[in-house]
Amino acid sequence: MNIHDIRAHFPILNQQVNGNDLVYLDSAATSQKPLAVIEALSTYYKEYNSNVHRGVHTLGTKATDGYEGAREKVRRFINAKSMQEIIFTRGATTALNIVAQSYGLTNVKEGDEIVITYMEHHANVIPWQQVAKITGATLKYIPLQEDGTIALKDVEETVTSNTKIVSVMLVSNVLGTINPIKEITEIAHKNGAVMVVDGAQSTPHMKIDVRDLDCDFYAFSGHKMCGPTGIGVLYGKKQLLENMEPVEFGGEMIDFVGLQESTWKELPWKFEAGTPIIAGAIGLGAAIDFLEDIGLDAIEAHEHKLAQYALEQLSQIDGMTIYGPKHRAGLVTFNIDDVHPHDVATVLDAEGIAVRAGHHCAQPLMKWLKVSATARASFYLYNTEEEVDKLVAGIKKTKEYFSNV
Ligand code: 7TS
Repeated sequence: MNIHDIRAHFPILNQQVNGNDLVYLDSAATSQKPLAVIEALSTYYKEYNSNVHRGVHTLGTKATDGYEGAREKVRRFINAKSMQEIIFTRGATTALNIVAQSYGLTNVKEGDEIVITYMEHHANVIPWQQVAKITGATLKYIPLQEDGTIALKDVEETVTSNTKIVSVMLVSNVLGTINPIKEITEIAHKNGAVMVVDGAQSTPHMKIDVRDLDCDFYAFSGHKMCGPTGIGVLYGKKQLLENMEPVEFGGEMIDFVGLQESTWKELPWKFEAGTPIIAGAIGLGAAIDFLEDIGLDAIEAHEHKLAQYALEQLSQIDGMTIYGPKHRAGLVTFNIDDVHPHDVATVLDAEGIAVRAGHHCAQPLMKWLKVSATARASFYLYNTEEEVDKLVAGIKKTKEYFSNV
């Protein structure tokens, strides 16, 4: 599919913002949705909306097939061994919190260590801070190299035999760094720790194989990969999930309920209390079909090209600071002169260009970068080189504007 055909799947892109064609460069925050996903949601609500796993009526069976069918699509998409290892959650944040509260609180004790990195999103920082606070464990940070990458020698030095959990993002939402997760997993396992991967920024953009990574848990969100908001996934190795307690209790997750004691359903349902995110899962299934149709390798190559082009163009502008390594995923985070990134984003918005400004939910990383905020342009399968040119022109205009005030 060429880029024009791809863009035709995204009706939202075909509009003007502030009198200019919309240039959407904020897909790392949330991606736009193709018609196939919008229609899957609408068809579910129009034609077979019904609760799952309960009734024997026809609509209920169709909804259950749609919901469980989506689980199988996710399993195949990340190459998990079994559907029992795929738990639907509200997003990456919820998935990481489940691991922290269920696995973390039972398996970590005083004196143990939890290891993360300076580049983690708050969703992969705060759940571990909480576990450390409650258990008396220590939260340790793997330092970063000057260019925003992780050196394996630093992982070796930080992870010890006291480490129970290592939790690292595969792709940074700020630096674009692609972390050597397979190697970090090996180091974690060598020390007897479990490996948790925050896949929020990798799953939408590259082929993921959880069995090849050999990680123990893997979390991601549907809304960053063309799916709806409110749906995400926690993958966990079956043998670990089987020994973990649910963190939410109620309907749908029980086998038998007595007056004082109850028993849980088998995996994955014991972790899915209450009416599940039926429409969200069906929408995520449609998003996976869409991404697979185009091909994850093609998507990754397209974004890589855009990021390299953007780096090349942006680095030619005087006063630009660009954060992160040269080899990176499809995003560029920057500051220009001493213009506040919110001002950069505001001027760009007047040109119809949507970028993000702020700390990107990564305050430990901002501290490491010694800035309070940055601007970020992030790319996806529907972005073009022409849009990068507009970004570059918009930034030049911002620079000019602020040099005159
Ligand atoms: N982990 C990473 C690496 C992320 O980038 C995000 C969201 C999350 C976890 C949390 O995902 P959620 O869907 O549960 O909210 N990142 C961003 C961002 O970079 N800008 O807005 C949200």
